[in-house]
Amino acid sequence: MKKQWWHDKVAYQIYPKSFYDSNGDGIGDIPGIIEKLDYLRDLGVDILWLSPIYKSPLADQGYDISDYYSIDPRFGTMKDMEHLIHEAKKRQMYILMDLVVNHCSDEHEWFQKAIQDPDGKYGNFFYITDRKEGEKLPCNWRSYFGGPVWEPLPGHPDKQYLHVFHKKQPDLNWENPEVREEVYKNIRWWMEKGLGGFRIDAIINIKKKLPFQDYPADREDGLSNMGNMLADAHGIGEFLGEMAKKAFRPYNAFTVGEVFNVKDDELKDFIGDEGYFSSMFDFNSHVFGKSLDGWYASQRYLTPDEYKHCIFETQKKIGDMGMVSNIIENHDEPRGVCYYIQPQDRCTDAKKLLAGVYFMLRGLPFIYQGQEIGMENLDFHTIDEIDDISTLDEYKVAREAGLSDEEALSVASAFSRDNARTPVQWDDGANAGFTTGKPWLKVNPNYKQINVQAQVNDEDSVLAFYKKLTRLRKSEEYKETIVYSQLIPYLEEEKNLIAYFRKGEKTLLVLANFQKDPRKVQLPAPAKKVVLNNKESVNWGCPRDNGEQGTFRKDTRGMEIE
Ligand code: TEU
Ligand code: CA
Repeated sequence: MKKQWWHDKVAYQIYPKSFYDSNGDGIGDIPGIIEKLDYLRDLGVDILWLSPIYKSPLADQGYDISDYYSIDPRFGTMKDMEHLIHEAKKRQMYILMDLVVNHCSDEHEWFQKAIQDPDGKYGNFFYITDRKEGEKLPCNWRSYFGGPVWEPLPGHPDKQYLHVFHKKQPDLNWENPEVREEVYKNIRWWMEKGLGGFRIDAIINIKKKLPFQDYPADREDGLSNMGNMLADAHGIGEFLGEMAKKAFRPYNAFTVGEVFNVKDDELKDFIGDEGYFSSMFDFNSHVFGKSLDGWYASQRYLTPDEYKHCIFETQKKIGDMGMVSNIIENHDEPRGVCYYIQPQDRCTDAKKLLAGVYFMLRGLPFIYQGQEIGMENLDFHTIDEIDDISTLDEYKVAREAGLSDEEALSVASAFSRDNARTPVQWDDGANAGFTTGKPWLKVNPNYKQINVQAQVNDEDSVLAFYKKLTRLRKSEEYKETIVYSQLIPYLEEEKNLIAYFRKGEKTLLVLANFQKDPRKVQLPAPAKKVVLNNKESVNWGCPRDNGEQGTFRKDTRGMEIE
């Protein structure tokens, strides 16, 4: 594997709408991010990925872009953006924008022109087909947000367009070279502004199996999960290779793909030395346990052994062929501490344990905003507290399937994307210090206990532990080992234990005990030094923050082995 400038970095995802509001309108903004740069630098973060801030109707919170060349006024101005890039550079930090090019907004000029003249140039920017009332749809794919992927074209009852996400997100026709050139032009334009690169949204969807065809239905609605079509669609590499060559490589951009459903034999094409992207997220443990038969059929907590299985599987697959990007949560997933740790165990030490396990994996660690202080899911009391377009769809589906209001709210909210989108908890003042106005989404009432201010001077806090992890990753002593060395599982069959070696210039052993009782673990050689410990000043058998006894000991140690 060739060495790259970003390999030893730490990355952080900002969801701007919920990060920090500088002007009291209840919406986080770019000046708010600039104000917090020193905080992020101190945390040890080098790369900042910003979820979309382009001009957008915000139907899907900016993942529906109406102008790729401007900033939405709710987030700030182009000057603010340039200022942010400049201020980040001063601190040796890099900014990544979100590249959302599987689709644009239905309010984008291209789509508006397509509506005016479906047979003209812009009609061919989208997938538009003829439609007859009562006639079968061109294919039975189910949109990610529910319902068929086809929608009548506004003003043209005899035409319909394809959207694999919401109907306000028409899919761009990547088969059209003019579309691709527009995308590359936009990437280069942003790179010229001094970006570090891009996170690439939903990219696996750009290649459709054509001509349109049905796949076996997997639910009573007669529709077929998008995964079935994607498994059958070949040739995405032509688009991605072209994009890398024409837009990313000339700038040595760092790119991280949101890549689901990649075929094993194509991994190398994606993130090998000459790959389409620099890196891609490891979603193995997020996909695990989610049923294709219905989003609410099987979502649940992951046990430590299932989590171990997922991370080790990815590590084995990748080896030293490339670098994955490791996460425990993002803006589409529940909070990691609520997905991997059962409620009765969710204390500060458990949060640190999880942090240690994922941060020491081989790959680039991404921290999602608020994760560094152990932010948790929100208890939603009514459906009105939810804003997310996809949760609202899921709620509707659950109601239609006969669930009561209460049941539907409970299933839809448990894994709602809004869990991770509540405002960042900066202090214990009004609105958790996020805004002086009315926050656009409810603040988690636990902000009195969980907030940055309470942790920033506390050596035992989750925040302090994340700082230790970033410092360790950058330390002269262990850097090479943590960044580049292979991961070798240890005592893989032992229940409720996640243990692995990193063997490079040094040999590190990570031991995480997820069981209630203390356990003895055979060391392969005497430990030279404990370099990391999540329980520095806490006694063994940590109780939950509310005093109840948990079901595991939450003990992680990282040590150097002779
Ligand atoms: O998500 C892509 C994606 O595949 C989602 O359907 C994901 O599986 C789901 O949200 C998990 O709950 C990206 C963005 O991250 C997401 O926020 C956008 O809504 C989506 O693309 C459309 O742009
Ligand atoms: Ca604002």
